[in-house]
Amino acid sequence: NGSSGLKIMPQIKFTKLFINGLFHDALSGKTFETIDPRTGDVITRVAEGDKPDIDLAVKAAREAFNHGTWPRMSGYQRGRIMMKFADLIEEHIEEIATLDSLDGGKLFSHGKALDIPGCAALLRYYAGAADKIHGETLKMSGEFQAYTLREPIGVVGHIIPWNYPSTMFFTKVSPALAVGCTMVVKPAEQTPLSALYYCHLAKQAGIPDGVINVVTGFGPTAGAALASHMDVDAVSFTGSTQVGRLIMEAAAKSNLKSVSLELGGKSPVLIFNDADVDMAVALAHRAIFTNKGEICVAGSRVYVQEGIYDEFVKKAAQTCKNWVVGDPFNPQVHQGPQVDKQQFEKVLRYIDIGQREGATLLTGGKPCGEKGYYIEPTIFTDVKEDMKIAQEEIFGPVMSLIKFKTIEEAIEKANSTKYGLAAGIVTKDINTANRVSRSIRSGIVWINCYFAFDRDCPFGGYKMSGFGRDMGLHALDKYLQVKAVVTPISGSPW
Ligand code: TXE
Repeated sequence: NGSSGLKIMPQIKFTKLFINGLFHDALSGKTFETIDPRTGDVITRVAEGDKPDIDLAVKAAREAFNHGTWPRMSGYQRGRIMMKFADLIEEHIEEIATLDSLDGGKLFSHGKALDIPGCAALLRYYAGAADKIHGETLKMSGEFQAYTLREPIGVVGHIIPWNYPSTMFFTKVSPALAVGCTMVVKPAEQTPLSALYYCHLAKQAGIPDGVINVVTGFGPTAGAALASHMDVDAVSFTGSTQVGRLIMEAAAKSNLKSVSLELGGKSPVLIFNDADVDMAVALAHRAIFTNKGEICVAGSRVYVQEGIYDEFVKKAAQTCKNWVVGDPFNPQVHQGPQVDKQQFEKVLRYIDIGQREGATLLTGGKPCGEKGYYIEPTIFTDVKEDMKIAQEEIFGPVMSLIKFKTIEEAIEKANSTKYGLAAGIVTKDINTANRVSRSIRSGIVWINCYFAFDRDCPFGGYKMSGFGRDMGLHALDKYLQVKAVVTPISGSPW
């Protein structure tokens, strides 16, 4: 597993709910353990919010929305405060990256170089948008004209997962802040620590009390209370398709709040005969094994055209041999532990199912290390479309390799799951790339690259991967209402 690069356990400063600008115990006084997936040991206990705490947080957010300064100040002013928030994040990158690695088993080097600086960049991107939110002027038929106002939707509930605790937090919070919404965030119970840290920085940056509230706790209690709250105007969720369905149901049964869902995936990577095999192997490897496969857009189904299939299989197995699994604080390590025992067991269960379904285990397949939730990078060959491992989201370091003959077959197979989040294409032929990218039903298609994300690039699902777009200027729409204001051009007709 490699030795740890973490010499001293950091002091965990923030473990309580953040409501109306103050850290509070849960009303019930309850707490829950957050676990270090490297060892299974308890890191600390965190306040366990439930419905009464969500009620308090929503009340604070409502007050800040209806009477507070945040929605009423100019976009420019909001942007300046958000810029300050971003600066504060940059001053604490190592501390925050440490929290996410401890809590979620994520590579510290990635957190430090990519995730946490990326959060500051997300805030700055949306800070820049805050004073550029415009409506339209319309010439109506008859003697009327209208203009549209794009107004903040109100109180927003963000329910977020554990695989990118910081990136998810700012993907949701930044555009909502920019437009002038107030909000309640329910972080995942596996990774509550960085969200609470951000509350402290938000306050320091000058974000008024009640604008960002964070209630840590479990999904069926705190999360469900937020989704079904009568005074929440919109809920933005990232997580499993199964819970996405519950969120929509809760919205429908309560106040018909607006819903956006970014859900699971089973993303295909299509590799054509003309590809550079070494490059394709490296791309496909990173597409599934980055962040231990705990990425909604992970390239979990790899389709390789028959002309290069055998060479690809050999090289893909070899690449796994050089991939180091171990302590995420160790800079030599490529892959840390799965986030918790439940996910660890889920992945191992799928590896077992794959073998029983008749797929061939090419490499990996076992846990590694004496303790903690580590799993070897695993590749299956001889995978058939109807196998569970080709249809269901495993959310772990497991690649399914499938051979194809024609471009038509590749398209058909790529589209043959209920998901539609992402896809990759590896080819030198522009016609193949164009045709396939237009035929695939997914929210993003990467040609000769993978995971090329940017805050300016919209991101979201087709089919049962959800709806609504995060990132880019599209994300602002989730948090805005459009109001039409109509006047007669001259005098009242009545
Ligand atoms: O997700 P959940 P889990 C997929 C992935 C993973 C599986 C299960 O396949 O193996 O989901 O992971 C909150 N009402 N993804 O169980 O439960 C929960 O507290 C309201 C893909 O951790 O969907 C957490 O904050 N909220 C995904 C958030 O929902 C509820 C990332 C996500 O947890 C709730 C994570 C309820 N009834 C998992 N139940 C992606 N798209 O990236 C739970 N929650």
